[in-house]
Amino acid sequence: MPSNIIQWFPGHMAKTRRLIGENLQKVDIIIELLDARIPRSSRNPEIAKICKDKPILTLFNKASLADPDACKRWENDFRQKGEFALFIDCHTGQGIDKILPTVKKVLAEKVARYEDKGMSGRKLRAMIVGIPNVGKSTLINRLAGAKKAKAEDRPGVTQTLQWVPTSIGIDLLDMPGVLWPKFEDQAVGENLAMTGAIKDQVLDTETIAATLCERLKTVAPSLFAARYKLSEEQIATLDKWQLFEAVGRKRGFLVPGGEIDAERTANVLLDEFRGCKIGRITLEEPEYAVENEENNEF
Ligand SMILES: Nc1nc2c(ncn2[C@@H]2O[C@H](COP(=O)(O)OP(=O)(O)OP(=O)(O)O)[C@@H](O)[C@H]2O)c(=O)[nH]1
Ligand SMILES: [Mg+2]
Repeated sequence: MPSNIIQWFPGHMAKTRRLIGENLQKVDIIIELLDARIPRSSRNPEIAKICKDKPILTLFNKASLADPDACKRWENDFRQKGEFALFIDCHTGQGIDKILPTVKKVLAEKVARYEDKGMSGRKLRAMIVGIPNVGKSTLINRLAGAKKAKAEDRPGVTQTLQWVPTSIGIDLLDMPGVLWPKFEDQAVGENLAMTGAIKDQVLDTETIAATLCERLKTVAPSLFAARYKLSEEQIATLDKWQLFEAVGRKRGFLVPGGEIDAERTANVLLDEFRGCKIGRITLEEPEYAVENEENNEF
């Protein structure tokens, strides 16, 4: 069983840099879409550098799948760093009506300049960037009020660039999702895998599902226990593979001979997590929260 999932990441960074670079001069603003369940892991560390002086608006999508308290902690973290964070959800509509006013606020100077020149009706243009499957095309469709961009629940759906006019007066450029080739932290790769940013076909789903059990044990022990009818003691004492096995047994996913059906168990765990059946869960905390927790121990 491969322990290092990072080796599967494709080297897309050169392509991203080229695509963004080629289109940068055509847009007024970059809209960076993050996954609210993994705000750190879904952020491409090079985006700010690639986008040079272009303003960036960061949106945390899929907020309805994330833990509401953790969203607040992330919002505070961004605010403390002087960055703006808007939590949205393309399915429930949360925060969507705040996007245009926020874009206008970020671009206030530019909008005023257009108005001075009698070009107040000029459309704004934004490029939407983000990791695969984060919801770029879904957001564009939501803002366009029609299904203009192809969106599906698997990474790598959008392959070509596409301009989409929207009802809110911004033209949006849909981009293919990209990952970056190097990770210093294995947890980043795991987070991307668990939330569905990497094709399941290139992953060892059983290892990812067992890793998910290990993470749920820490970030959402009660929700995990409730969903799979595990006891507090099991959650506290079992390791990741034992928890994985316990989930399979509780669900009765057995093969002849009495072993668990590992493939089925893995698929169910990942599907239920991604589908929010276990509950609203955020997999990572902002640094200051972790630091504060550490400080509290002293
Ligand atoms: N629950 C929830 N699901 C969402 C949200 N936004 C998108 N999705 C789902 O996430 C999946 C991926 O959405 P896409 O819009 O295709 O993602 P993308 O970023 O364009 O993906 P690529 O083109 O592959 O890079 C789809 O199943 C969407 O329905 C959201 O805010 N909440
Ligand atoms: Mg897409």
